[in-house]
Amino acid sequence: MSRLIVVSNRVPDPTRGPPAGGLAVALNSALKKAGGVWIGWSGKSSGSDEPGPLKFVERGEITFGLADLSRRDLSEYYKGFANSVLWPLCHYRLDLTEYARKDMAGYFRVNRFFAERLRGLIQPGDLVWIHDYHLIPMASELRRLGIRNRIGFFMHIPWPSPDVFFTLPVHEAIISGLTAYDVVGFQTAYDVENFALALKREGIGGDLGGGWMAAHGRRFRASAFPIGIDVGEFAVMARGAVRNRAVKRTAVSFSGRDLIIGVDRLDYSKGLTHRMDGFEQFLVANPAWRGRTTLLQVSPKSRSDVPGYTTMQRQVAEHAGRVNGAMGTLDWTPIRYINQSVGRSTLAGLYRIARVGLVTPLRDGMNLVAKEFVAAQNPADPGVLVLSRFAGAARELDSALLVNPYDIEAIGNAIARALAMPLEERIERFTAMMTRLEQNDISKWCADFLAALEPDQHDSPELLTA
Ligand code: ADQ
Repeated sequence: MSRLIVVSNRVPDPTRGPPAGGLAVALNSALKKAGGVWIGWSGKSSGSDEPGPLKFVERGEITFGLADLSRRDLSEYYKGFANSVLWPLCHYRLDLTEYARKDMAGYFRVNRFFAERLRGLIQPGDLVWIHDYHLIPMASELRRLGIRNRIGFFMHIPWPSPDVFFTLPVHEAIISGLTAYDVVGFQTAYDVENFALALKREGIGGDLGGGWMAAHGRRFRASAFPIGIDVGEFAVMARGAVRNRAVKRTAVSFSGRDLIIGVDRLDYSKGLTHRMDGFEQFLVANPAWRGRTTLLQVSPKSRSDVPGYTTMQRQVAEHAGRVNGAMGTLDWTPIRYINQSVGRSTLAGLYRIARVGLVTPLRDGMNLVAKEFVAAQNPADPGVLVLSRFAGAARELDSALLVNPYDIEAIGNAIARALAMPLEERIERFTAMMTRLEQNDISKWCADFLAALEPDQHDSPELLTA
């Protein structure tokens, strides 16, 4: 088995025990099996104009290398190009992109910084796996430094349609960055199609079929690898979590009312104001449900230092306040809105006691909350998932109630249908979704990607001779 080198923007702090959360756990276990190195940003600022050195921590078979970034890096690479250009662009929010040439330069500088530090750590035969939109140019930087190893990339967020992508003034550099990999993984076939179409319209390549693409005279693999969760572990955790004190207290506090749950990082892509409007619409159209159901929206703040996020955070809070002011009574608050992160076990228990999971992002690469909600249900009496058709998860979870998240009335109608759904239909939908989740869990995702990345004498990328 080849040794594995992982590079991601954030790396779980190895001094704080084993990582929590699906992706970190999966990568950790792949690294443990193969042995290897995990490099990335520590999440801290060096406090100066220069990034800090890579600090190494050995944990069994894994060497973690974390670097503090400089204030300038954080402003240009992280807050700037990654989160004020690529994130909004890939989520179709052109109105929020703030393009500045210095941020683009900072983005390439930080990629070069990590590539230069990584070069000396890579041994012949190592597989290199780069994660997400922060690090698209890593392969071309590593190639420039003479690295010939197999390098793969996984895009966790959507790849937008070419018309949207081409609004990025430096789109050639970004797309060329991706074509330097041996394997490029996307969440869904839609993302792969959008990418292939961009290569074609740009006149630099296209889809060869069978999971192969060509660009700049070289061929590489590009396919969908839909990310999953640890289904078995989550289901067991949810079963046990109904005894969790926080979950019990929450259940008691709802005094027998049906619980509708929303769990999302506080991000504009998650469609929270539309969701709250949809819930209000449901209460207006179904007055008999007033006082009998509550929406619990759990949304920890994220990226509060990125422009655009504070305004959005205020708008979501105002929406919750407005609905509660208009519809609430002395003994009933329609929306309970909290900005806290909750532990995994509590989260699993809350999903399980909820009648409806409301997952309505305006755009999402995959959305793991949808998958966690399903995995947490009681198979004998499952809740209903209402899912945005613009989440990558909708491609697999097509037995959910799929909604257009921009259509407020559709959200309201789906809530009404979910709350009234007979047990038989709930079980049928749950069973279909659970089967899909079990077939494609997080270990399969990891194994499939690494199998594609392993060198294969028949498939090795080569210069196109024709
Ligand atoms: P995110 O945008 O962060 O991920 P998501 O896939 O939903 O979105 O993952 C969020 C994770 O955070 C879930 O595991 C969830 O349980 C957890 N979480 C959210 N709110 C929480 C809370 N209040 N308390 C505790 N935990 C909470 C990006 C892409 C997604 C893609 C993932 C993985 O934007 O589309 O699915 O990467 O590839």
